[in-house]
Order: sequence, then structure tokens, then C-alpha cells
Amino acid sequence: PQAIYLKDYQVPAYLIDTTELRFELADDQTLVHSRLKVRRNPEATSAQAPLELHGHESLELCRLAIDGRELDAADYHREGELLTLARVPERFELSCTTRIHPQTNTALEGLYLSGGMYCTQCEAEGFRRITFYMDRPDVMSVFTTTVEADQARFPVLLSNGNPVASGEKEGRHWVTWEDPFPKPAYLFALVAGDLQHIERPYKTMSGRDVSLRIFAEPKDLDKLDHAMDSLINAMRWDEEVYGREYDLDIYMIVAVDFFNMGAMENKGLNIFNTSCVLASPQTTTDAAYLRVEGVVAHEYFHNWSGNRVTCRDWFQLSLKEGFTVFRDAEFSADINSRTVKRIEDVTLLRTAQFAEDSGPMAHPVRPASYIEISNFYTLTVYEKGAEVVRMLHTLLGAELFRRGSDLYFERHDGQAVTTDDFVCAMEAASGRDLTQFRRWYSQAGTPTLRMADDYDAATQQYRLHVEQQLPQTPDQVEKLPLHIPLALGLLDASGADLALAEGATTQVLELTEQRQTFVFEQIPVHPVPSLLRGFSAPVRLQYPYSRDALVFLMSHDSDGFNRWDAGQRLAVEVIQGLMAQYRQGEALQLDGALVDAYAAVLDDESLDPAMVAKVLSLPSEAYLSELADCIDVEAIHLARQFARTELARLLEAPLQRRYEALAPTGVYAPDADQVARRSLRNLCLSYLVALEAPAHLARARAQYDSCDNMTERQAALSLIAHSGFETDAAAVLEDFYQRYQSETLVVNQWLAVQACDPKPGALTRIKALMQHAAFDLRNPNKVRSLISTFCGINAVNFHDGSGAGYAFLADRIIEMNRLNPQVASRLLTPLTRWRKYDAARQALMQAQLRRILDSGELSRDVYEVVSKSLG
Ligand code: B3K
Ligand code: ZN
Repeated sequence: PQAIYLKDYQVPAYLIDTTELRFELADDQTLVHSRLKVRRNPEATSAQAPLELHGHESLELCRLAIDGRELDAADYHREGELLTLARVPERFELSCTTRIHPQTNTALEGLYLSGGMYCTQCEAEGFRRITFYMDRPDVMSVFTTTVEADQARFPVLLSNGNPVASGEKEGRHWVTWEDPFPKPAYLFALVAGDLQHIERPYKTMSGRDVSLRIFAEPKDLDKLDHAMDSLINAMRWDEEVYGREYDLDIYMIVAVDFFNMGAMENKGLNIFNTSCVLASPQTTTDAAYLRVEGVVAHEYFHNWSGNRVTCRDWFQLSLKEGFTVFRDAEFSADINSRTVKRIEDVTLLRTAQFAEDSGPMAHPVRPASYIEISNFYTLTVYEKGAEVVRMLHTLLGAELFRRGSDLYFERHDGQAVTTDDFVCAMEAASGRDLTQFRRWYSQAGTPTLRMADDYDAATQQYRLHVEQQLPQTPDQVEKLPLHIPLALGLLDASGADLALAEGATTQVLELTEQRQTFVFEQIPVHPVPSLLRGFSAPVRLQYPYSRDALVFLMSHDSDGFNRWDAGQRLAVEVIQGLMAQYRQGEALQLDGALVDAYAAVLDDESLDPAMVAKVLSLPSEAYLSELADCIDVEAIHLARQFARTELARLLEAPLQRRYEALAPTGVYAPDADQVARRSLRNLCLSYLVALEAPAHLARARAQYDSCDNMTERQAALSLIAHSGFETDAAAVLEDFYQRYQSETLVVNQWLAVQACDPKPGALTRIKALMQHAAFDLRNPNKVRSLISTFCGINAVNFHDGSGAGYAFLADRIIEMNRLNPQVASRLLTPLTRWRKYDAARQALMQAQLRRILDSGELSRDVYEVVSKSLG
């Protein structure tokens, strides 16, 4: 497979003004008829360029004609994914018929069947599995789509835009949809199935009426209200915060069970993984409620940041994804707890994106090359991309940022543009020079900020010395200094913020050089610095905080994020200390400072319980692994478990007290107040159950039996299932399955709970579950629940010294490579990290990567990740 480079970009030689499609859906095959109005692109360099159409090798070409003249094989050249017509008129109509087989499409790209219903996934390059087309985002066309199918089995026929005609004949029916907005093929969508929907009216800020419709299988119709509420909140928020309103008469969301990722923003017809739409108190946890809200908002926001203004080429993916993740994060922060949202996003970034940035697949937010674009829907493009937009927001301030986004939408509405166009709009609207800032888009790797300070009481000067360093990555050796906003505050001995420039308590320093010293004048006392407030830049921060200073910040910092982060830093240090004791064969001893700090937070009833739960959550094994130079799987697991059990032992009474005090008072609602209470209550329970005492186990079982919602039930389930009380564990797992076996998403949770059980012997249990009726290798949600959870989270079992976990994963990847390359490629992630382990594990992991490489015909997806990992 060949790499594609950003530097080779050329404008399309032809444009497609209109696209007319007709789908004849039948059991054994689908015929796709297309009629395209094509003309030469006046901006193309060569006037004689051939017409290049993309078509997946699975496409059967039945007919091709230009202006009604039938072409035969001598008139075109088909090779790989390209069909080339050497000579075409300046303007012409191209007609094409292809035969495709959705029923055998297990890749879940293009047109496929999910359960019994037809649906599509075209981003990034799935449209070429439907028909021959210029399948590139800078070719935008007005689509008219007719869908024809059996009327009884597929009563609902949907596509983008508005329905404009329909009819029926001999048990079959058809509907024609028209989408007036030019769009690239990746935003095309079609759905045909036996679906029902809920509907609500919406009036946009300019007074236009829109009908909002969410479709699902009839059995799930009662689980759509939360998604609908979320959609309406998102629409209102985008009007208020960005001045953007919806532009079609209908907005549709369809829930499907077989889906490679979370959801897809197809114009006017979003297609969603059921896991990101369905919600009900009995089946959905609080965390999943929030995820539904966030994903619904994200896809809605794409209507402007993605659809009205789209990407010129796939190297620009973060143009729409980074910006849209930033938008959905701000939306969630505005309607829920801002600090908690920030903590969750930063946790993901620091745990998984930092790991990606230091691994073999490291790439800039705007990659310079790829083999398979599906491999670049990454944490770097999404989450780090969002951080880059957030830094622009920090540097410009809310008002100028809004001016910049207005200008961006105004300049580029209806266009396919680049990340640089986005920065240019921000520059033009703010008058700021962002030349150096642009390096965030082109340089991979996570910067480290090394900081030191000194204070001179005589001159009342406080000086902060900062050094930034960007590590080498496989793609780039030379790195230049970045433009980094560093938000900070200085605390006096009482914990109050000192007044900084212009009386502000938080100041944003702008780092631009490799080494800089910042001087603060008139600082009356030696301050404790609160650095990188709100995580103002995606960097690793090194500053020699004493444990006392961390405890102090935990209780005093006015920045909620940093209060939490001080607690994390303290816990990381303490656990790392325990790991060292373990390796030296010493008896483990927990630092009392952590216990005291946790006790104080636990006792503080004035704090938001959600924040208390965050502060009292120990850093995950994954985060501790990311911080390690060489990951010692057992030491991390044991040290963390020890800290947990010791904290539980020493704080048993207050944990129990808060657990009781936070008992539910009314019926379940996923509102902020209740969510916060449940999160802390479940956290208290998790500490208590860690003590492995029958009384606490009984407490968990009582919660499991008496609760009225999935948040409490699932928390209790996983605590009991992971406990050493094997009989109780088996009983509760069996009960849970019996209760929920008809709820697919809940059964997936049941699989995931078992997949991350750290008790020995997990691999045997996973293999048995793969044979269970609840498992299906063709359903990505199930693969993620069982296999990705086991390999990604259950470190002690997956990294078992025998290498059996690695061999198991390699087998699954080889299997999935044939069925679903995108999912197969994602499964590879844990193996790509082999350099972080000891020599023995490195050898075992590399051997499995080689076995995959030698296993026969690899998809581009799997080949790219495996070869780069070994390279
Ligand atoms: N844009 C889609 C992702 C498509 C991934 C294709 N492999 C979902 C989203 O980011 O909104
Ligand atoms: Zn997106």
C-alpha cells in the first residue's frame, strides 16, 4: 500500500454540479443508478486532464454512459480504486449503474445491513463502495436520491434533505429526497427499514419551523426523549453562542445497532450508534446519558462546522473535528459542571492522546501523510485538535474568538477549506499574528514544560523560569518552539489569590521561546504557584511541587481543575512511591498526607459531590502506565490496589457515613444534582467493597437489588463481580443477564464488566464469552465491550507474562481484518505500545505484530498500523 501526501494535493479536474441517485434495494443485490452533471473545473491546471472516478473493488460496473452513449471496457481503464476516462467533453452527463451487496458487507462502510435495516456510512471514503464517483470532500454536489424497496419490510425510506415525491407499485414503494445544499459524497446517507420515530417541532431564531425526528426500532421508541431534549438544547445553544441556526425543514437521527463509531453527521440525516442515542433510567447509566447528550450535540454542531463549511481534503480532518469537539465540550460545560467536564476531557487527553503522541502512530493535528485515512480519526485529530482551538479561544478571548468564527463561516460557507483558512479567519478578526501558533497543526508530540521559580523578598519579585521541549516523533526530528498559553495564579499563605496584572487573579502568559523567564513584581510573599489553570495547553507540566504544596492547592486553589489536579499529582507520587517499595521488596506504606487530604475532602459538605468524587478517584492504571518510562504492570496494579484498600480501611467510617447520607431521595432523574450524588455514593461504595468484608458486599448487593436505575445497579454489579466473593459474583452476573438479555446495550455492559475483571484467569472467561449467545464478532459494539475492554483496560490479565493475551488479540485482529478492517485496526492499539514494556513482553508483542503482518492479505487499515508499529 502507498502513502498519500498532503503536499501532493491538487484541485479536482472536474466538478459534479448535480447528482441523481436511484437505489433498487432487493434481497440478494442492490442496483445503484447514478446520473451526474459533470464539467471541467475552471481552476484545474490542465485542460486535458482525465476524469478519475473512485470505485471500490467490490463494485460491479453494469453500465456506464456519457450523454447517453454507452461506453465499453475499451473506453475506460479500471485499476485498484480508480476508474479513469482519458477523454471526456468539457461538460457532460455521466450515467452509471453498479451492483452491490449490502447483505454481505461486514466492513460497515458504504451501504450495509444493520439488523434488518439498510443504512450507510460514507465518511471518509465509503461512497466509493456504492457507486463510481469523485469521492473527495472538495467535490460538492446537489443530491437527489430515490430509494425503492419492498413496502412491507421497509416502510421507512430516508435520505438527505426533504421528501419531494413518492409512489408505490406491486408491493414495492419509493421515495425521492432532495437536498438543496451542495455536499461532498461523504455526507450522503440512506436508510430503509421498519422504523418508528418521535417528532418535535422547533422554531429557529429567525422563526423557521423545523421538524425534529428520531428513528429507532419499535422496541426502542421509549428511549429517545433524552436525545431529543439534547438536540433541542444543542440547537438553542448554537444560536446563542455562535449565532448559527439550522437550515433544512427536517432534521433526522436514526439509531442503528451495527456501527463502526459513535455517530455520523450526514446532512439532515444523522446516523447514530444506538449506544449514543438510546437512554432510559432502567438501561442507561448517568455517564451514558451525558455521552448521548454530547454526541447528539456534536453531530448537530457539524451542520455548520463540517457540512456548511467542510474539509478540502482529509488531511484537514481536524478543521471540522477539532473545532466541533471544542464546540460540544463547551456546550456540555455550559449545561453541566464545567470543571467536571474539563477533568474528564483532560483525563482522556493525558491518558490516551499523550500515549498516542509518544507511540509509533504519532502524527500532527494536521497529518502530512497517511496510508488509510480511517486510521486518522484519532485522539490527536479530535481531542488535541479541540485543545488547539481552545488555545485560540484562550489567546483571543471569547469576544474576538466569536468574531473569528463568524468571519470563518461567512467567508467559507459552501466551501471545502483548510485548517489554515480557519486560523486566517481568527487572525483577520483579531488582528493577532498566529504565524507561530500554526506550528500546533504541523508538529506532532506532546510538549513538556519544565518550570522552576525563585522569590526575592527584598525586591518582592517572583520569577518563573519556563523551558519548553517538544520530543522527536517518528515523522519529525526537528521541532520548533510552540506558542503556548500558560494560565496561572499565585496563592498567598492563606490560600488566597494574589492580584496579578490588572488586578486579575489568573493571568495568561504566552510562551514563544524555548526558554523564558517571567517576572512578577510587587509580590508580597513567597507564593505557591497554581500553574496551567484549566489545563490551558495540552502539555506535560514539570514543576517540583512539594507534597505539602499539593495538599495546600487541593484545599485552596480557586481554580477547580487545578484543585483536582493537585490531588492527582499527589496520588501519582504516592502510588509511584508504593511501586518503588514493592520493587525493593519492602512492606508497602501509604503516605498519611494522602489519607489526610482525602479525609478532608470527604468531610467537606460544601463541595459539589461530583467534584469530591473526582478528587477521591485514584489515577487510573492507564494513566500511571502513560507516566511510566517502562510500564511495570504488576507494580502499578498492586500499588494502586494497596492505596485503595488502605484508604478504605483508614476512612471506612466517613465513607460509610457519606454513602448512607447520599442515599437516593426521590425517583431517578439524570439531572446534575442527582448525577453528582450518585457518582460520590458509588465511589464510596467502591472503596468500601475493596475491603472485601461481607458487610460491605451485602451493602453492594442491597443497592443492586433495591435501586431503580442502571447507574446504581451497574456500579454494584461490577463491584460484586470483581470482588473475591466468587459465588456472589457469579450469582449477580447471572441475575443481571437474566434481567436484561433482551436489551442489547445492557448486555454489552455485562460483557464489559466481565472483560475488565482483574481476577486471574480472565482470558479463559473472555474466550468462553466469545461463544456466548450475547456475543457477535460482526457487531463492533460487542467487539469493543469484550475484546477492546479486556485488552485495553484489564492490564494485569492482558499483559500476562505468558503472552497468551497478545496471541489472543492477534488472532482476533487477523479474524477481524477480513470482516471489518476499521475495527481490526483499532484493536491493534495495545500492541502498538510495545516499546513501553520490559524486554520479555516487548519480544512477545513484536512477535504477534509480525504474525499479523505475515498472516496473508492485510487491509490498508491493519497494514499501516502494524508496519508503522514495527518500523
Ligand atoms: N465524522 C464522523 C466520523 C466518521 C469516521 C469515519 N471512519 C463522526 C464525528 O466525528 O462526528
Ligand atoms: Zn465529529
